[in-house]
Amino acid sequence: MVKRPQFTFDKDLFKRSVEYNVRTMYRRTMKEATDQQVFQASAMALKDQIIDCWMRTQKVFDEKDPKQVVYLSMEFLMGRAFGNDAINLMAYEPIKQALKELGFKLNAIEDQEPDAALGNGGLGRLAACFLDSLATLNYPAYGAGIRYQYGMFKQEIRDGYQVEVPDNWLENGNPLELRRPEYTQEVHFGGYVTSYLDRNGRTMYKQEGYSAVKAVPYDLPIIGYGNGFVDTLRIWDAEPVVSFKLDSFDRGEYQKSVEQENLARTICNVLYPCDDHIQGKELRLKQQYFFVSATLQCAIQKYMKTHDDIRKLHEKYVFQLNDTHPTLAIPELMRILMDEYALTWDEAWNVVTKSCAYTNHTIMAEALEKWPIELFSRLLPRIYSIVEEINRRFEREIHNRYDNTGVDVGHKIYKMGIIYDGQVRMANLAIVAGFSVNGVAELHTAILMTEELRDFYEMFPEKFNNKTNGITQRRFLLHANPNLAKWVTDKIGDEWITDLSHMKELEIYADDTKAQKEFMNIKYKNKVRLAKYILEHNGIEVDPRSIFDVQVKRLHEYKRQLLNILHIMYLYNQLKANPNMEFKKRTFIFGAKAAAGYKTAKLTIKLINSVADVINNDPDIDDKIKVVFIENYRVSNAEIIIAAADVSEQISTASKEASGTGNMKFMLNGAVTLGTMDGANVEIVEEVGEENAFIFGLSSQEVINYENYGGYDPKKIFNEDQNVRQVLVQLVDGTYSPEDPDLFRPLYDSLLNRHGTDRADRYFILADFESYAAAQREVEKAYNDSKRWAKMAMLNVANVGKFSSDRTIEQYAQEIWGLEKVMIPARRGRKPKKTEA
Ligand code: 26Q
Repeated sequence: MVKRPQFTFDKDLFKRSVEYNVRTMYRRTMKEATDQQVFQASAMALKDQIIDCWMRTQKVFDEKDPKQVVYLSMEFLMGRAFGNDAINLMAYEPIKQALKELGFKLNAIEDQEPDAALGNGGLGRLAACFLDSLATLNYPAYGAGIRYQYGMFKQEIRDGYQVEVPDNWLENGNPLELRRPEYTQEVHFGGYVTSYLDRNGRTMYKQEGYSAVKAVPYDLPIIGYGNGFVDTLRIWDAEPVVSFKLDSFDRGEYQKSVEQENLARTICNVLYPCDDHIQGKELRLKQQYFFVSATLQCAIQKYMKTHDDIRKLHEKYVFQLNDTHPTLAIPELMRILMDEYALTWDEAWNVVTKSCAYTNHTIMAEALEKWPIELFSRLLPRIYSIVEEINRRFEREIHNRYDNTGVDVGHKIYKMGIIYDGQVRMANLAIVAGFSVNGVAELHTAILMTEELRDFYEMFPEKFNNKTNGITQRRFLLHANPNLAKWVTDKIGDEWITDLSHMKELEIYADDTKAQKEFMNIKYKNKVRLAKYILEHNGIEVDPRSIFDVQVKRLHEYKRQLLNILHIMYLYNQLKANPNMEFKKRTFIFGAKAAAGYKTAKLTIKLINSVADVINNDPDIDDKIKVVFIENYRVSNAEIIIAAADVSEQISTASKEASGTGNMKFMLNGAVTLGTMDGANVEIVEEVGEENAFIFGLSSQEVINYENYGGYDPKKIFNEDQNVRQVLVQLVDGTYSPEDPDLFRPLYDSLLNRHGTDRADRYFILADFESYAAAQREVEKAYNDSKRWAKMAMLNVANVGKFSSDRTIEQYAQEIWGLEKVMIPARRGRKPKKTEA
């Protein structure tokens, strides 16, 4: 079955529209227009053509009244929209042609668009992939988030150090967004709770003396692939409620209006750029409540326009919480139902517990979100009183279940209480009130059930389920790697674009010499493209015939970029000592942002750059190793980097990476995984076969055992393994920092000396070093056998089917959300021109 566009793209109309836009927006002819102006004009022209489908989709929703999912997320890491929208409209080639006829290059025009970097990393990008799949699979959905003025910071590398630069992504406006002031909501902070008796003598509560802020939504179209279906990402901006009153002499009122102005100015100012340890920042909690409250109010208003019984809200809406960040949806929904619609507690609880579901993305204890009661109750007094009541009832449930059973009830409350030790624990709230709790890879879910959330699993086993993550092949193959996409389509047809399991049909080519050559030639071209990017951005010349060994992801100790660079230092030592040893030329490529306050992570970036400086400039090793740190890793350059990779570094400490999604993007592009048995790597190996991946290191169970019974001694390895000892000593003897030999001592110390309550080498880098080095030797051996390598790489592509976010979304839709697909009838009333037939 070949997908037909329900929506026919009109190239001539597009061309006329671009010319017209350039003229009216900039008073210029096409000849005089800059690339940026042509981008703006083209995006506007594209939007005109999107609007039609968008309106028709929404109209069908109004007619059919289907159940919808609202995906609540603090982050949507969308990247660039223009090229992707063109792809999903099946209009990429005609647009390319149209722009060419107008004298412009589509690639250059695409480069004019800033990334919408409204996210940190995996969790935010997952949300973006999910929206793409939801629309492609015809599921009615809303993404709901925040329109941050400044997204993820831009990273500059100065003198080897990361410097954070503000990301003013809205500087030139956003041509693809739509402001929707008619859906404005008001959100209330602070003040106090009062009670009154309603007509029936029931005690009712309300918040008074609060500061208010207006929430104004902006909608972005989410275009399904070739199906004329358009969902919506709604991001909220804050505006002041009343403009500043100059004539206000009342001191209290004056104070309030200043406060409200400030609140509106600050709430959506910036994305928090940390994804590790959670500090209880007041503004972050405000952001969370702001977008959750606006979204729920808006959903309920819409629901009540066409329904009369709010008690059945859950039949039409399901709210998916992307980690605990939007967990306030639970008490906020309780508040609206009880305080504004006069439902009883039990009636409201029934709706909430049938409409909210929670996804967990982390196993690291320090990343579990908690808020001090003092802050929480001051900012959200009514919400806090509801959480208190949820907690009171839940503790009663624990007693009912465990009293007189011999189980230590105090311990159960210590583990599962929602309010405990002066803090509100968001995950516990989400688990108690949600009807579904899911992990993001099989191993991750299993660890949640047996370790981290074990007591909850014992109480509510029916809530727990796994949804292994996925990625969209539209962006990460069709757009990112057009040559490979075309090759695949030539071989097996284009159904893989909407059903990635078809990739399996490539297996018959794995041993075919001609196909192998074609395949490796495409990889080579992609390496040339990346080499050009590196030369332009880093001024470093790399050889596209070398092995491209890539680790791109957020910088975290548990992701172990340090293991990678220590191994490079070791290889360099080997080469220096034996200049004539067998050695396949390697290019090691890193890309990573570190949270601004994460010292160890930032120092690791400096180390990578210092090692790069020394090795890249050492004539003794004859360019056999190059190390490149790519500045400002983000969605748009990820597409170029991943398409060019031979080796995919997925080397987290086993048990620490919930899933990983980069691993899947590399696999899709024919890179071979070098990794630990962690997160979704486990399932990748299951699909591709262990002979087509390089696996090393401790198992998750071994790591967990070490952690639970405290028995790992990195000093022993330091003392016994001369190679390890040598590289560690080089961290502190000035080899890579002659001007300041102590520069890297904190890294050295983290590996060998316990600090505070932390054990030495918490992430088992030394424990895994030898096994990693051995796996790297296997990589070299395999690469030297070019037929073997081509086969491995092709088998990775052939077995990637499971890792499409289309599969993930089908599982969410069927197993959690209970959604039905909605078809958009093909447009009537306009006969296709003969040329379109
Ligand atoms: C929370 C409170 C305050 C400030 C920041 C945060 C915060 C922000 C982002 C906490 C965590 C995150 C992001 C976490 C994340 O990206 N996790 C990754 O999720 C991916 C998608 O499921 C997985 O593939 C990765 O394994 C996981 O690390």
